[in-house]
Amino acid sequence: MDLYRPIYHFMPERNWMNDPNGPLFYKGDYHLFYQHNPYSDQWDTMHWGHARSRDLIHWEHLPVALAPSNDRGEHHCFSGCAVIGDDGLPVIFYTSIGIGERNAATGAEQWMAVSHDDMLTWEKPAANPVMTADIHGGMVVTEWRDPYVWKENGVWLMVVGGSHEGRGCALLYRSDNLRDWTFLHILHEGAEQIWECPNFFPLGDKHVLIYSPNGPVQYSIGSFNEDMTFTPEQSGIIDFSGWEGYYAPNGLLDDKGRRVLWGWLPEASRGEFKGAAGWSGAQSLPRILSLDGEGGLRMEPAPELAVLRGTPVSLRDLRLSGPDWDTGVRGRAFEIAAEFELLSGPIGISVLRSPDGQEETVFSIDPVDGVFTISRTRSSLSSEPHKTDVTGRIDLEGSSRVSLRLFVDHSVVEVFVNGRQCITARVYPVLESSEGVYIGVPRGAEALIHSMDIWPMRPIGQQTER
Ligand code: DQQ
Repeated sequence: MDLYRPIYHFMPERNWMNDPNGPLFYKGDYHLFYQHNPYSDQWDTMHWGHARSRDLIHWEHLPVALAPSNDRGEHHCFSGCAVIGDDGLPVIFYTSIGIGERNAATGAEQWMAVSHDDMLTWEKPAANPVMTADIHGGMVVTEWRDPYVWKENGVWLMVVGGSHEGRGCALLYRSDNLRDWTFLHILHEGAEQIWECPNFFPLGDKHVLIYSPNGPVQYSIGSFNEDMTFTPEQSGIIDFSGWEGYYAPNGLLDDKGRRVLWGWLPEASRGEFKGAAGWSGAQSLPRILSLDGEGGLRMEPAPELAVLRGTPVSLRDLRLSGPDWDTGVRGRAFEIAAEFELLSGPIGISVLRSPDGQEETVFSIDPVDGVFTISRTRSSLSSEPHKTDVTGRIDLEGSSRVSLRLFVDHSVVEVFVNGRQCITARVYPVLESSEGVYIGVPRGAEALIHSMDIWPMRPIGQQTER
């Protein structure tokens, strides 16, 4: 039994995976590509793995879509996007990293690949590279990678992540035919040294920019003006975990008009721990993005996930006034949906807990300090995995009511609070008996659980029926 391999988060059948790449809804299927080393569970030369799904939940694994073309001096196919071109053919844009001399000459290049067989195989046209860094004229851009392409008002646009004068940025380009590109300007920049994997898309009457600055993934919401500048109005954090749990998200627009986002759940937290092997990296649950009434971002787990739920344990109207209330649930793959009121002080939900409490991972919300935390101090008896707290600021907007969705999937703990704030962490408990689910408040504090449903979650396995 693999204690750590997630069963309802998307993963390749084996070996290494990192960033989600080129998510695209095409002819009735969700397509998801991903950074992949097909040969081992460690990061090495990057390929694009590929899978498709009819229902957003169950996936069919497809052949590797992109492999480095060594004969063209290519060493890695780094992250990127996929779009349907004006001729109806799917096109991938990605960052091509060269071997030795090629890399020394031009650095990272942006390449394209086209599919003539409904995305099963991909051809890299002779016209590559589509862009080299000299497209910026005299401006020096480093760490230039991860193209994201979309069409707006009849014009093809692209953002690419990079660093300019020590500041992370998203750079903007335009094209009329997807082949010839012109650099426009820096769309947005920040104090972080790099911005990776930018996404920029319309949402409601606003535009949203998402980027991964080598730490917790950020967003800005604002206006995309007629002169193609961006005026940010609000900003926030997609997920507070960064390298400990969630990085480099990428999204698509589906046939229901929904913006669906996946993020890579890295295994940096494994540290030197060798108990999990043969695979590395999972994708987050698909998150649906929308705007709330005040121009802020909502993030909710896709409703389709409900097909995975088994028979729940349901609690109603429970007044909690002490620690360690045993829900009776035991498991490593479940969802908790709860509505509660924090009458005074914090609340904690302990999962993956051994009978003697030696191992446990505790998610808590402290309304007084305005923080939520996944505490991993006792998450594993092994000294090797990371055990730092993963924590973030939480804004309950003056209300004591909380609506929580908490997903545990073996080594994944992924949490949504009030459909607005997310936090994810990886944990590696070593005891087979670490399966308990307890809730509690510190002595002297009080919380009212209006409802709490805990469903065992079924594995997503492989989609076979089409
Ligand atoms: N991972 C890719 C890069 C990207 C980084 C390489 C983010 O394209 O910038 O595997 O995790």
